[in-house]
Amino acid sequence: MTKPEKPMNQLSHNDPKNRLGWTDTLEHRVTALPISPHTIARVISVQRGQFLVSDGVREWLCTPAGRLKRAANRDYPVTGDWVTIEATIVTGVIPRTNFLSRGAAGSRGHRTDTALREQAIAANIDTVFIVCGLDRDFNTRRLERYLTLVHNQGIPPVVVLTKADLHDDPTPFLEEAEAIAFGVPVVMTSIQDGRGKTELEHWLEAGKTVAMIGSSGAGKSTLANLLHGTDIQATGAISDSVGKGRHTTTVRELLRMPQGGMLMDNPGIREIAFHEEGDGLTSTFADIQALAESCRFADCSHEHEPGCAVLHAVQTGELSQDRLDSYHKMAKEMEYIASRRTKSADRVEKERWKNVALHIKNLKKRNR
Ligand SMILES: Nc1nc2c(ncn2[C@@H]2O[C@H](COP(=O)(O)OP(=O)(O)O)[C@@H](O)[C@H]2O)c(=O)[nH]1
Ligand SMILES: [Mg+2]
Ligand SMILES: [Zn+2]
Repeated sequence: MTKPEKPMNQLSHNDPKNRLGWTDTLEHRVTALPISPHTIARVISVQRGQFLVSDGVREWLCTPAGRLKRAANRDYPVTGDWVTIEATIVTGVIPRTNFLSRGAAGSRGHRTDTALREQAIAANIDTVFIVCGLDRDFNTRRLERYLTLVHNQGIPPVVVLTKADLHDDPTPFLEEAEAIAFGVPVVMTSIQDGRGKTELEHWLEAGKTVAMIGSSGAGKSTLANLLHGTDIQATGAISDSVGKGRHTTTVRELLRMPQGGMLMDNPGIREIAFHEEGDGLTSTFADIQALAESCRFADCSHEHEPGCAVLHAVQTGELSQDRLDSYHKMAKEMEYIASRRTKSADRVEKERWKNVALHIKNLKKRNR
């Protein structure tokens, strides 16, 4: 008698990939594709055109197939991606649940096309820890920017305020962060007394992937060590020297945590640029959205219109001018990106010729 076959769509509970965050959703997604489950691995880190991948049992280095090298920026494998492998060649990327992205280096705020070159940096994320140190790093405007970025990609954020031990009473920082984060959990941590650890562990349960973003020195790697319970990540000056390439060891970006989930440390998010026309602004600036309901004009830009409830709130001190400026700045960036997206290729071409014609006209004028 032959053994009954395992139903196709059932997640195998002893699949080693489950340790890396493989889920039923992903399993269902690939059963529809011509993919053998034995050739799937997760990208642990990306370095100089090489990928460190794991299948839950072993880790090994791979290179991308030629087809992937020629793919658009956003289709290139990134940390957190589930990929198909043939020996040591990454042959494809399994459709992502979501991804975080950034503009090309230096493009932030610049109205250049490089700002539009979307580059994925981390994929398949359940929660993003926005890490901010309670030292010079603490900056509510930057926090708003991070929140908008994460909300835009539809990923739930958690604000983590590290180095709470630097203050006798850090609660004013907590309150300030909570005031701009609207319902987003804000957790204070410290390496000195381990506070915040238990609360954060909740997001790291089996099957979950958490990515950390924040400036260099914010305390991300220290937090990874605190949550892991051992020093698995280099911190402070040591991590800086790794960044400068003095060390040749492969840096792990995606860590398997004792809580069961995966933690992504520093997946290279230095520049933040907006790419998606998501509703990140609405979620981040819920207070401004609420005030705008009372503006006289439905399409009020809250810049100069009479009867603007938002400007009125700034006058009365209910809303800070800085926060409104921050909102306007991000709204303009997103508007610009949206307009570039919808501008059809022929319109761009037409404009180019208009400029050429203008140039010729000017030349003629000068030669007269
Ligand atoms: N006092 C204090 N210092 C911290 C804490 N967390 C991190 N640091 C320090 O902040 C510096 C940068 O930390 P690191 O984890 O390397 O930051 P990363 O660049 O975000 O990974 C290091 O010198 C850490 O020792 C904390 O909770 N309290
Ligand atoms: Mg670090
Ligand atoms: Zn208004």
